[in-house]
Amino acid sequence: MKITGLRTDIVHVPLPTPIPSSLGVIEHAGCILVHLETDVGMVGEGLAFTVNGRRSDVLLAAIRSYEPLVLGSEPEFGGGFWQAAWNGMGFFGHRGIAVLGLAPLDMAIMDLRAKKAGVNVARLLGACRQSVPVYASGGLRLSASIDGLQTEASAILARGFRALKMSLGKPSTAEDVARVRAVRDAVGPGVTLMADANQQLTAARAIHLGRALEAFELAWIEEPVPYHDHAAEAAVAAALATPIASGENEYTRLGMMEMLRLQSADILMPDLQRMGGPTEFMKVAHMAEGFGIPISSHLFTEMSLPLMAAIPNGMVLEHMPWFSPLYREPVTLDAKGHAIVPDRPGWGFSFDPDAIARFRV
Ligand code: SMN
Ligand code: MG
Repeated sequence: MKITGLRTDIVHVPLPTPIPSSLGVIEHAGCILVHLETDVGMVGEGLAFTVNGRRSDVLLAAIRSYEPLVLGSEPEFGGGFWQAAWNGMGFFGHRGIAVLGLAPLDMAIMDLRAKKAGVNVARLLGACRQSVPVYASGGLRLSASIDGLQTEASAILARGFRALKMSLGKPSTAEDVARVRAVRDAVGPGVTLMADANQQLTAARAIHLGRALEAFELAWIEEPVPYHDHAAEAAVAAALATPIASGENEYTRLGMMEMLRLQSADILMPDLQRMGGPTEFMKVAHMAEGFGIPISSHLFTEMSLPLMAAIPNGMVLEHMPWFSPLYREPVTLDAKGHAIVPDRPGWGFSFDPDAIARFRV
């Protein structure tokens, strides 16, 4: 099987409600869908994401820049494709747009490899399990009132989730404590609760807040300080009993290796796109395993699910529903509130042509 064509669609998927974040107000997921066509008619799918579609022209150019490497190649040699792309990236640096553009191609190649083998990506890689713990993300924002937080948390549990994440970072520690207490009271002690500070704190404030939150048994405090300050993260992680999770904004094994060396996170959160695709995601997960560090995936729920099923240190999958309207198949939960790895070949989730037509720009 040889790859014969690269087709792209640019789509804007509106979020259910605009989300104020450290990246500005997120109104829609701007996605570039990548379809790799082959000489046997099989198509591999991947996707790249930019907030609100910002600079999607630059992202598209980055994706297209790999076209000469990908056309004519065999999906079984995806490792070689990735290596050639990595080697050619040196002048731009192994981060930023060059990595973001590589990711959807590597995703589509992995999809093809599994489809050709007739198995799900999880089985192709050597599955560890058939379902993966998952947490509900994207809700419980700073804009919600205390009552609103409690109502929303109960609604999330009613949908079958047994883990959920809230935002942190109100101007006062007392407010943050009251909000975490309210959510913990609403969900009870048996539910896994995480909190994301989205880089809004200093190390000193994070340590102060983290200690004040200890009684609420958070599974983690996420991105307490600016993402690139791994020394400050390490100081916070060393000071707190509550685990620190971070890494969603770092790139490839180089960024992750730095975090592992500095012990800046107790839980590593590689983002499938910022890893440059599943090939590097798996390497990073195995590297973290060597350090005794668990993985929680970031965004890209549908594609991260089979990968998380294939790593022994896959702690919990982020369920962010932003890309779900693009897919034919929903992510489904079992009775334990775990995400079920589909038996379907490839990623097991495929783009819905009607959705593409609806969201195309
Ligand atoms: C997040 C990710 C991407 C955009 C906004 C917010 C958040 C998360 O940090 O962890 O999902
Ligand atoms: Mg986060």
